[in-house]
Amino acid sequence: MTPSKTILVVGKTGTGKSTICNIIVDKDIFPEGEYGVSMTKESKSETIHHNGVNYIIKDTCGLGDTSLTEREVLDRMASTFSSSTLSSIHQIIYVFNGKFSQQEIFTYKLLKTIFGQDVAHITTIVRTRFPKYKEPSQCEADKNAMMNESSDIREILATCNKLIHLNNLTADEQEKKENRTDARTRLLIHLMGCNQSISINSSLMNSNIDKHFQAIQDEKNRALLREQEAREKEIQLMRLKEEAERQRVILEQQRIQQEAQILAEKKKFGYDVWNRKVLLKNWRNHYVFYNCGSTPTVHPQSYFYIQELDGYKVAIRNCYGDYLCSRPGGQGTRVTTSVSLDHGCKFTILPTEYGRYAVLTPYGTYFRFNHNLDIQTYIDENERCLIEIQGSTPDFIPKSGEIPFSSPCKQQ
Ligand SMILES: Nc1nc2c(ncn2[C@@H]2O[C@H](COP(=O)(O)OP(=O)(O)O)[C@@H](O)[C@H]2O)c(=O)[nH]1
Ligand SMILES: [Mg+2]
Repeated sequence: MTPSKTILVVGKTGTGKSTICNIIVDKDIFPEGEYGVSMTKESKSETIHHNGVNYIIKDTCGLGDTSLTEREVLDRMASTFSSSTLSSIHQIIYVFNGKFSQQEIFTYKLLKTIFGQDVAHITTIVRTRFPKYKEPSQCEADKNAMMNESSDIREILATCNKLIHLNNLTADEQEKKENRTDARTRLLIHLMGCNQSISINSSLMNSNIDKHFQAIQDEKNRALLREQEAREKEIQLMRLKEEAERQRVILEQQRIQQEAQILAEKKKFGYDVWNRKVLLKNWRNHYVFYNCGSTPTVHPQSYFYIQELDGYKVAIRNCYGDYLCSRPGGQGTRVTTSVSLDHGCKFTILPTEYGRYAVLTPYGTYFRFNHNLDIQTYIDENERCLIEIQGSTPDFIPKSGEIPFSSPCKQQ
């Protein structure tokens, strides 16, 4: 029986596949198209006998054909093989011209997907439209240039069977078509030496093609899912930001309302002593002295500072910056001073109908001046509890231990 070799010619549309088939079979039976126009819609075969071998040349419709989907192209390629019996492919001629582009790399890699991992060593890459194809140095230089272009191309060229350069001019371009004759010789010599093969049938190819498209679909689905997740995250983030902003606005409004309410109440109570240096005058018209005693005349040490705390609460600081401080115990409890602001230092100043103020301690008792004119606290508000506050300037905030006035007390 005459041995046979199946040669599959693949590549993008318009690269010269049908031309190569015509050249090998030495007939004009594969329709050649104008550049870029696909003339081969169905895969077509022709067998020739050469040097004791039958060569079955299979032309295929171009990958990247504009009128067929990639799926259709691959399905048609699969349909050229029988579905049950395994056929051998001895060589795949991958045709390209011009640049080995990214799309070309993708198309070339498709062969592995369809025919299996071993396809590279039975693949011959043919570069057509290469005018200087007869000059080995030019072909070598072109190969090197391609190798340097990318690691993908380098790997493709390193693992394929061979790279052949050709320039298959038409009769219009070259009357006697010597280039084509020359190409036939080169191709047949090359094919004669190609003795390895892979086995394939259409079911196997179809299953590989299915897997390929399934993988593409899976990746698309994953990308869609990622996109959707990213979108959802973005929406969630936006909602969180909106909620945070809403909360901020609410809190800000509450703060403004609270401030307005406090201010309104302060106005209602006639408080005008906040954050001011003041003189505190007791029921005997004595000025309260820094150590909580009292003096009949104004003295630098009788100045106090009313410091606003939160809400209506104030701290009262003497000229040394120390806080007046009440201690729990109610009736008869003396007021002292404290260097730190603790609970007992937080007073509420209440205006009364006499134009004086009552100072309420955090323990619910009032400042009251006893007959020694010391400050005590007492549970009832009465005349001795009323203090006149003479406002001064809001100009200083004494720190503990600091003497804010130029006065004899500086020397103390
Ligand atoms: N100048 C030149 N023209 C070529 C070459 N190979 C093919 N052609 C022309 O390019 C056009 C497309 O070729 P064809 O074989 O139909 O491409 P296919 O779509 O890959 O089958 C035809 O007009 C061919 O004559 C080549 O190496 N050099
Ligand atoms: Mg064609």
